[in-house]
Amino acid sequence: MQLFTNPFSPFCRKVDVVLHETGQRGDVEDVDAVGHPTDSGGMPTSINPMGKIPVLVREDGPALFDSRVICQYLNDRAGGGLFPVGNWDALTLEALGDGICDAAVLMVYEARSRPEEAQYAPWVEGQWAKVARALDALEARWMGLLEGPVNIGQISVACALSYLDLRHDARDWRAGHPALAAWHARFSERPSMQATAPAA
Ligand SMILES: N[C@@H](CCC(=O)N[C@@H](CS)C(=O)NCC(=O)O)C(=O)O
Repeated sequence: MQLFTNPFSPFCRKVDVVLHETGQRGDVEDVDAVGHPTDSGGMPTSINPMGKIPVLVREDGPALFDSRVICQYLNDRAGGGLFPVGNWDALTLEALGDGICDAAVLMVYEARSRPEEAQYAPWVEGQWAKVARALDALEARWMGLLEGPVNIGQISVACALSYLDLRHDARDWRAGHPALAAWHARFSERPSMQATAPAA
């Protein structure tokens, strides 16, 4: 299989972590892709009309996107336990982690795609407000599921928090979230997280 991917994308990292956790890393060849909404030239637009990554090209069927679909497919393919049946909380936690990534990535695109005079600070702060609310919710309500057996929600949140470190370090997401910060430090020790760290 081929994975259109980029080492700095939190959504691609989520897929990569699932590949490691399910013992399938060797089954996939990476194809580097790069781009953003105003420059999709380096993205696999012919197989994902959205021009987004990750995209997984299978041997036995049409290409898959987005990261949620790919992760479920890979988990099924390996008979993994990352999507506990009927555990809607794990899927909601995955959506929360992905939502942090969506907002955090849009903030980067605002800075990268728009000329400085066209950038709109309230919109950027509105994206960060989404992240901040999600962090508060994780700290207040989700620690039980985060501390349990590994699942897709944990992977999504861990990749999201690491992306905040990478792109929004100055916002100091750990402030006011000590339990979440401690969990992230522990989860980051997993071999799958170590192997997929952007600088690795
Ligand atoms: N919901 C998608 C989001 C993927 C996504 O936004 N990927 C970014 C890279 S981090 C991208 O390809 N952006 C290009 C664009 O928005 O044009 C997923 O879970 O895979």
